Amino acid sequence: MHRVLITGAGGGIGRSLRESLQEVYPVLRLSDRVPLAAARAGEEVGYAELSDLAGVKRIVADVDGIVHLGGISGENEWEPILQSNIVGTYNLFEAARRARVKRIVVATSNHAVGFYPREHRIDHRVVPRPDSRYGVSKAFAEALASLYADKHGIGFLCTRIGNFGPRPIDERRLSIWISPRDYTQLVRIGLEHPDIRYEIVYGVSNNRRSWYDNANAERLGYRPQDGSEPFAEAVLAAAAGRAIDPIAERYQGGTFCAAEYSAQTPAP
Ligand code: 15L
Repeated sequence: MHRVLITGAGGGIGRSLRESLQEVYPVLRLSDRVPLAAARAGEEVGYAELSDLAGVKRIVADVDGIVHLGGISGENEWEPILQSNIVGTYNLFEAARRARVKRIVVATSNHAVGFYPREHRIDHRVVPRPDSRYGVSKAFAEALASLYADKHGIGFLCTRIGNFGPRPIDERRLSIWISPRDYTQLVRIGLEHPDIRYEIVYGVSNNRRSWYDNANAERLGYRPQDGSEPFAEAVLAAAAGRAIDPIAERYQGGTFCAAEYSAQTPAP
């Protein structure tokens, strides 16, 4: 990997990877639709709206690998999800095919499978159960990646990210948290592993309360360094006495499942 593009480089994960991948690859190209900090040595800074194929082709030119973080990172109205996450991801993969990009790490999400109940332990082979329009857009990204892997030979690592941050912020996140250094490790596996065609892994640290069987990530060499348990006591103490929504509590996707919920009988 000589030149690696990060889309959505202005977001929380993008800013973190900008630091942790500095000097890992000779050139980091950073792109977003919002202004980014000026380029340092070994960096190129660009601008692209993902829904604009011409702009996307410009940022993808001459890159060897891509970390695709761009798009809307939570639930929203259909139109912005459609433009940024669905059309945008299509434009990115299509521009990558035309530019002969070898590898793409995709930030998908736990919300692609958020309607699995919490007592289910799920692995990378389960069918998607999106919990939101946002989750549907992430399931779409995984399906599109599968097409571009099988038909065009681009290698994809789809990382179903739980919750990225310096520490888990509530009880649900004790099960799905990922630390910045663990996510960096996963991204590097996605870009550098010699034998990736199409893989789904969970972007989570080594959490004792995890809902995921992340054997596929381990098979690829992932050895998470962090875990949520040391934070559990403080997180649970802070949550004590808070009102609980039964639908949010029942499913892995939490409040994404409860929002706009109108089913009479909860799905199994
Ligand atoms: C996500 O996919 C979002 O991007 C992030 O903002 C959080 O909501 C996270 O999931 C989560 O489930 O905590």
